[in-house]
Amino acid sequence: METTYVMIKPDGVQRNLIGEIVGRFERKGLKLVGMKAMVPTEELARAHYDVHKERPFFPGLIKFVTSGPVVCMAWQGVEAITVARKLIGATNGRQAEPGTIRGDLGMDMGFNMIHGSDAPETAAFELGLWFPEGTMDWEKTMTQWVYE
Ligand code: IDP
Ligand code: MG
Repeated sequence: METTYVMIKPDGVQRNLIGEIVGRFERKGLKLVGMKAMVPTEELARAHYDVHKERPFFPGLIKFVTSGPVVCMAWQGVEAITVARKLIGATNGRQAEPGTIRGDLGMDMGFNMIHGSDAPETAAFELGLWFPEGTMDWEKTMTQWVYE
């Protein structure tokens, strides 16, 4: 079992896509173990995107991600990190495959609606950053019909 950090960015919230996006993770069979909304502080946004701090798009990215509410989520499942990245699709919406969130709903590189952890180490780091209070431990009864 893995837990991954997924976040609907301000463009997804502004475009009324929260329900559409959350529904895809639910229908896939992942288990929600954390969810909250907030306007991120600059400190949190900078820590989250620290790997990109030298990139030319970094200042714009921080301004964008702190511009309004984001929906922070933790989703759990077998290979949840890879599964979530596949649901999300390629970074640029114009190149992302149809069927993916970015491929179906987006047209841009920066405004791509959603973040998902890319590896176990980044998932652990990001979950600790956005959910310092921890995540929920609960039994989802439907799970018995998700995995054989
Ligand atoms: P990812 O979100 O698919 O993992 P990363 O390369 O990790 O993509 O980039 C993090 C975020 O930074 C992207 O989701 C996107 O919002 C933004 N970003 C990445 N590259 C560019 C760019 O060239 N221009 C503007 N924004 C970018
Ligand atoms: Mg990334």
